[in-house]
Amino acid sequence: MHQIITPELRSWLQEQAAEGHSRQSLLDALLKAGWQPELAAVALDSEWAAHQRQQASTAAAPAQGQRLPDLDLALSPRQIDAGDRWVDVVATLATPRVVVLGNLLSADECDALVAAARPRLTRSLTVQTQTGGEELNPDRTSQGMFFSRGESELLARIEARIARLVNWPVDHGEGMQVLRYGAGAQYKPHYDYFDPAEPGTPTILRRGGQRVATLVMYLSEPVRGGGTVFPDAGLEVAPVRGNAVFFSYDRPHPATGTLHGGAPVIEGEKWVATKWLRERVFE
Ligand code: PD2
Ligand code: ZN
Repeated sequence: MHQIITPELRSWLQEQAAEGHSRQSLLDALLKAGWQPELAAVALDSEWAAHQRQQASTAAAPAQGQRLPDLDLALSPRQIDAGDRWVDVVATLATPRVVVLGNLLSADECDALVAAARPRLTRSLTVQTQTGGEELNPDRTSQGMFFSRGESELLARIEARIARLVNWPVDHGEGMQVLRYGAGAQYKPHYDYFDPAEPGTPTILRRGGQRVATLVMYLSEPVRGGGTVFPDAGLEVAPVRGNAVFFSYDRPHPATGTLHGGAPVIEGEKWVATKWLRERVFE
């Protein structure tokens, strides 16, 4: 049995990874070839890390001149005109690009979104990048639903406000998602972009391209817990009703530093609305 990473095996693993085969499918191939599971995992992980570094420096590098959603913060304004409302700038972080916003939504708008979403909630699904379908994700213990873009006057009004705020067209946005977290519920740290190494990703990208930014809006305040955490930045954003956190990512790679999660709700209930922005028109 050959359990040593030969140069041939190393280049085979790197080729397979570059072609977009998943870590799991490569692991299966090694096991089928007679590798012991522990050694196969170690061999794969070292090659996988090399592949990730390679992607960060070349293939996944941002296209020159790529534009991203962003706010007009050059003159350090306290507030930004979002068309029908002045939105407060609470805090900004340059790398990763994170902006905490106050007063993006009125209390009435938060309540109206919750009321419209509540009867449509189901246990949260996430896009399954293996196949491009949707699946129940144990890392996500919230309940959720999606509105269609512009499905009501309320949605259209908020979407237009967001578009003006982050300088990104309404038609580049996905329909808004609403999540409800009860006590104990959380959303474990993840990236919002679609992993290029997953086989289902090309299918997902046909509709609008990659996600390039996220806006998480807080519709209710849990008593304790439920912050939005960015572990690599050491940042936690408190879930304050009407406030929001915006962040952008110029390539689908961990090097963006945009790992983030919803910390467990300790007491009370947390509702958020998430708006994901794509590179292109999302039909
Ligand atoms: O609810 C949150 O704080 C949260 C955290 C991480 C929401 C999302 N991600 C998301 O909707 O992608
Ligand atoms: Zn997220």
